[in-house]
Amino acid sequence: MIVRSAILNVMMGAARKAGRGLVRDFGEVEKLQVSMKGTSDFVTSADLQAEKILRQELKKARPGFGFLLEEGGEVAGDDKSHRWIIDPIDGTTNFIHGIPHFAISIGLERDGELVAGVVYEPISDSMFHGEKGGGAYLNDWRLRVSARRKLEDAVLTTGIPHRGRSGQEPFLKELVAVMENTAGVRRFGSAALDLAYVAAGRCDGYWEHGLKPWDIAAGIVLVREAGGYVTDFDGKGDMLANGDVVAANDHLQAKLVSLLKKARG
Ligand code: LIP
Repeated sequence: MIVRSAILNVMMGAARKAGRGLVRDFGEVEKLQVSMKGTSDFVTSADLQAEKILRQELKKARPGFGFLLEEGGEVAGDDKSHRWIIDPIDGTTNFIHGIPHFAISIGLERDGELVAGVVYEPISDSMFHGEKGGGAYLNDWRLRVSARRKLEDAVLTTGIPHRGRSGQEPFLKELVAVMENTAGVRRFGSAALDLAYVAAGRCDGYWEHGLKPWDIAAGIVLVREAGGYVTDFDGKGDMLANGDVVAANDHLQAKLVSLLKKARG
């Protein structure tokens, strides 16, 4: 039996509670009031409601912790060491289009270091969770990144920059290089789940530019705890600051970084 820490139980409980609302709202997705927030970036009433529940639940359990919220922004807490990093729906475009691939993402930072993560897919009730030093799990299953050693055998996921995003031309160069050198590329539409899938060994690697901390904080913990590596495009650890992510197992990560760098020029 897995013994989970109190903090992970709090995170999982909050995700489950917010997830119940999302499942209900997803069932009525056509009736949701959708408003535009910037270019191609939608906020739904479900998104706001889920964030409210997450905030309430986490605050009840750890009143002093600060927050970085996709919708609510930065909320300082009395405890300056701890910060929740939250995306109430990662994969909003999927959600709005009735595609059942989206997740709640909760990361926990302690003194600037990511120490715990939960990525919860409410439709399939899949709870990806991990804590520094404690491993990563999908429900009760211990996760391990894939063991593939060659890029030519690897299946990768990515995010395609859409309308309103920069970097479309350089991305195409990267994509061509990856297409020429791997077994295939997938675009699922949720960065948090892309990272969780790398942690689960379902995909061998993942790369994307221009992400926000709430898209990736929890997933980074999962990949690391499943034995994988996550860096930015310089092979450094500044992913939360620059929004660039390359994740893979230990055989492929450096190869992928170098392939992408070369392709971009
Ligand atoms: C989305 C991601 C998606 C990525 C988009 C976007 P949102 O997050 O997870 O995979 O490609 O750029 O950031 O907006 O659904 O929380």
